[in-house]
Amino acid sequence: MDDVRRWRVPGRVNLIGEHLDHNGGATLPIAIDRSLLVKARLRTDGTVNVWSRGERASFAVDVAPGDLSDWSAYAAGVVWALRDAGVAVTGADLVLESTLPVGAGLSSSAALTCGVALALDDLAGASRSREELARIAQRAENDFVGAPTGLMDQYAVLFAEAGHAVHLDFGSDPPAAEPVPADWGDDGLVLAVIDTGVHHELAAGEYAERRRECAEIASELGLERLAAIGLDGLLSLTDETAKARARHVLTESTRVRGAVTALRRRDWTAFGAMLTSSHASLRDDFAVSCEELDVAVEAALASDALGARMTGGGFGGSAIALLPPKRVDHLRARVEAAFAARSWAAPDVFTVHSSPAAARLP
Ligand code: GAF
Repeated sequence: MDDVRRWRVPGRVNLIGEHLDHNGGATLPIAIDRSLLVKARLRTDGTVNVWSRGERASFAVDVAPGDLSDWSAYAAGVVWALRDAGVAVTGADLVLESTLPVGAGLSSSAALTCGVALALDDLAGASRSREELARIAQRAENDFVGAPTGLMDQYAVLFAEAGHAVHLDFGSDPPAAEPVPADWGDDGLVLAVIDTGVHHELAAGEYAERRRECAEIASELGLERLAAIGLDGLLSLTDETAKARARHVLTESTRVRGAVTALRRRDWTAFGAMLTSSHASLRDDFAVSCEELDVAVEAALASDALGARMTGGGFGGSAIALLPPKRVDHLRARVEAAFAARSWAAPDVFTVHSSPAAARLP
């Protein structure tokens, strides 16, 4: 392609702080070295063509919510949200090449929406801020695709730094983003991802249902955001399910603070313990894990992981584990055997490294 601009857009692993973005709490993701490459060329005929994974989609720039429901809705949603925000999108050819598994809880959709937003903003010469582009990418998912996600993934993709996690505090608007060193590699540890192969669909009901439950509990307690809950509020809840959901939000917020301290002190034992108790909370109180994720976490802990947990929205996707590199093969063998014993397809196990935010390539 002539006059082609290229963007590298990472996926993300959330280290801890799950389901807190939509509750106005803090999260701690890293961008990872599995990424999406977006190649973009300007068109002026009002057509957008997108090539991805051997398929091609085409739509007009005046596409509207409801027009598309396949994978191309993510790109079309960005076109719609950008134009709605006043960016003059006149058309484009977009080629997407990815090393990020789709639906694995590693933010392949935020990589796509943020990458397309960066590319189209650049082609239009609009120079919108990353904060604005994060919200445009979120709008594409929320209002065009119909997946009611929070803002963590877009912020991770657009604001992360190599060698760091980004502490995102959604208690303020705009969210506060602060880098926190994440250098377990210097102490002989790696972060492994176990993609269970159970591919979730955020547009499906469970994620929305958790959001709704949390919003209802917050309103019952007279709170603007559930992450502001204290012990008194928790104890005042009488419904056991509501109490469990709120307990996750309260204890996970405490764990995020603990994890930040542990990262700064390079206290991997404490950090690992917080990962594992986060998983227990997501499994038992927030009820967003699944058998495959639980088995993956057990296999990791039995492979000398200092900690392990599901990452992302849940109901499938990936687990993460912090462990010595020489134990990764053991983990792979153990989790493959555990999956095979249950007649589940083999999971994919690989290591990831914290990486820079999305950037235009020279
Ligand atoms: C998904 C959502 F997209 C995020 O906004 C966040 O809520 C996450 O699930 C759970 O922490 O990735």
